This record gives sequence, C-alpha cells and structure tokens, in this order.
Amino acid sequence: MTSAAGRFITLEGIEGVGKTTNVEFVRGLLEAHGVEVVVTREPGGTPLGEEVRELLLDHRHDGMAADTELLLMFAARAEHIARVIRPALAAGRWVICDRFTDATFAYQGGGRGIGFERVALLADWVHRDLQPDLTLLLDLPVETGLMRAGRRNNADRFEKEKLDFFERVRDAYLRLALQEPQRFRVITADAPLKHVQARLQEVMTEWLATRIS
Ligand code: T5A
Repeated sequence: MTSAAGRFITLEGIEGVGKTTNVEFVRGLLEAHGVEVVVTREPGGTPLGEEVRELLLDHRHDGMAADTELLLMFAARAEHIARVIRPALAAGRWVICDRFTDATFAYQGGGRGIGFERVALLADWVHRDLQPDLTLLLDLPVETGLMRAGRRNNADRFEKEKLDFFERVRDAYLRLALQEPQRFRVITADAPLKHVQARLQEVMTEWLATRIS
C-alpha cells in the first residue's frame, strides 16, 4: 500500500516526554502500512545541522543571547528543509521529525520569552508553506519529564534550565495545540510506555484511515 504524496509528521514535547522513544514506534506503524519513512531530528538532521546542534547544546555557550539561539535553530532548519525534508516529501516519502518549528515557538518563543510573533516571522521566511501534516504533542508534568531526562548523565545546555523555563515551554506547546486542533494531537505521556503507545496507535490509525488507500 502506498501514498500518493509524502507526509510530514512531527513529535513534540518538553524534555523526557518520550519523543525519541516513540519516533521509532511511529516509524513501525507507518512501515506496517507500506509507507517509506525518513526519520530525522532537529536541531540537526544534516551534517551542518548536527554541528549547529552541538553549538546549541554545549555549555561552553551558556548565556548565549536568545536571538542567537533563535537564529541558529532556523539556520539548522533551513539546511534541513533544503537537503532532507523537501527532497524526501517530493519523492513521496513520509518524514517523521523529532521536533520542528513548534519547538522554536515553545522554547524560544515561550521559554526564552521572545514571543510567538517574531518566531512566526522567521518561520514564514524559512519554510513558508511547509507545515507538518500531523503533530503528536506528548504532554506530561515538567517534573516527570525532567526526572526521566535526568536519568542520563551530561545534562545539556537546555536541560540545565530551571523548572519555570520548562513550565513556560509546556504552556506554549499547549497553546499551540489549542490554536491548531486540526494538526495537533495531544497525547498524555504521564503513563507507562505501553499505554502511551496504545494511544499513539489509536490516534495514528484514525489519522491514517483518511490518508492511505
Ligand atoms: N530546542 C529544539 C529548542 O530550544 N528549539 C528548537 O527549535 C528545537 C528544535 C535538544 C534541545 O533543543 C531544544 C529543545 C531540547 O532541549 P532534543 O535532544 O530533541 O532537543 O530534546 P530532548 O527533549 O532533550 O530529548 P530527550 O531525549 O530528553 O527527550 P525525549 O526524546 O522526549 O525522551 P526519550 O524518548 O529520550 O525518553 C527519556 C527517558 O524516558 C524513558 C525513556 O526510556 C528514556 O529513558 N521513557 C519512559 N519512562 C517511563 N514511562 C514512559 N511512558 C516513558 N517514555 C520514555
């Protein structure tokens, strides 16, 4: 079974919600429908983007100006769109991306306090008509997410932020979901993994029913 055109699916949420874990689960669901899938991530997804990611996450750059951070996110994204996302979609592949521009609205717009308007200006410049077809927003309380993420060593520059930063990020994500209910599906991630994945499967099955023939 194949689709006529590529589709663009993103996973979003604060640290530790389970995006990376569930990207693979969603890939499996799509491949079971015969869909050819490209899995990628932001910041990153290209050699240049992965180098920008290192700059963004590295503690050597603690205190980076919020605008620098914002522009680096979009610089990596411009490369990612040109080299990976648009070519894959044009070839009829489906793209699953671990974070995209909603993360910039949430982290830089909400968390850093830049606001949605300036992020929207850059989004319009960098990718105009390109929007995810579906965004799976995994949501849970900030403390739970940070506890899960904190099981790893070497917290990066973002993971060292304080609780109120992540509360603003979570709040921004939930506002985005309210603004675009057609595109977003909010999945409660504060549950055992098998429950989260059962819900993801339900949501994906319903969404795919109208998109794959
Ligand atoms: N960023 C990114 C911006 O500020 N602006 C932007 O525009 C973009 C694109 C790096 C950082 O960049 C920032 C946001 C980030 O701070 P990242 O590496 O994608 O981005 O993000 P992280 O959130 O740091 O990735 P994490 O790995 O912390 O979170 P995930 O991917 O959501 O979580 P995952 O899957 O690694 O799971 C974390 C742990 O929880 C367990 C897993 O096994 C793992 O140990 N887990 C569960 N445990 C119990 N129950 C469940 N249901 C579980 N699901 C997963």
